[in-house]
Amino acid sequence: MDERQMEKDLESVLKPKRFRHTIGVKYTSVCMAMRWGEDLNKAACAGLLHDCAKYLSPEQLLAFCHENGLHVTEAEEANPGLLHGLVGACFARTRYGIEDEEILGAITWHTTGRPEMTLLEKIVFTADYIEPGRDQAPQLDVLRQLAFTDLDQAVLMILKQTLDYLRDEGEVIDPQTEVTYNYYYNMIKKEGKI
Ligand code: DGI
Ligand code: FE
Ligand code: FE
Repeated sequence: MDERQMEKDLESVLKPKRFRHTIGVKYTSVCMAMRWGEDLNKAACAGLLHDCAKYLSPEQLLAFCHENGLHVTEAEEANPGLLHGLVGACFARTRYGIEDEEILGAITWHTTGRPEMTLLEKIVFTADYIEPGRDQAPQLDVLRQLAFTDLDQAVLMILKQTLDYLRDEGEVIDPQTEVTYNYYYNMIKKEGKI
């Protein structure tokens, strides 16, 4: 499927607000790819498809994983919304014909991140949080600059804000989010930047 067809399909399955967010993540990913030297087409595609499974209910996400033999962790079982990245990567492969493992990885890991993310994974993870339509997170102006000056610091700041928010709300924290935070915290500390 070409990019235009993908956009049309996404517009038909996603709610209008989610579709606008998707377009925001696509363009933000492309801008960041220009800055950091990533392939622009891969960034556009990963940004566009990152939330392609977001229209499924928690029950549908779980059912899809069980039916297709996808491993579901305890945290995902407790909060199936976390599965929209994993299921989205499956949709990207089967429905949108994406075979590029880097793009599929960026979709898979866009919510929790993971240690040693690829450049494309860090771009989509960050673009998802800073795209122009977002307005909830604290210090978005600082974060938006950081995304173009120090990508690892931006990733760390997003993880910190996410963990603080989840703790405040009393939500289940996916150990994957904590593992990612600890990895980037230690990496940046080692570099003497904390
Ligand atoms: O899909 P989006 O809304 O665009 O963004 P996303 O894929 O980053 O999902 C955001 C939600 O995911 C947000 O409400 C925080 C939540 N989230 C991220 N890490 C964790 C988490 N939720 C839980 N319960 N546990 C986590 O570790
Ligand atoms: Fe998402
Ligand atoms: Fe998103």
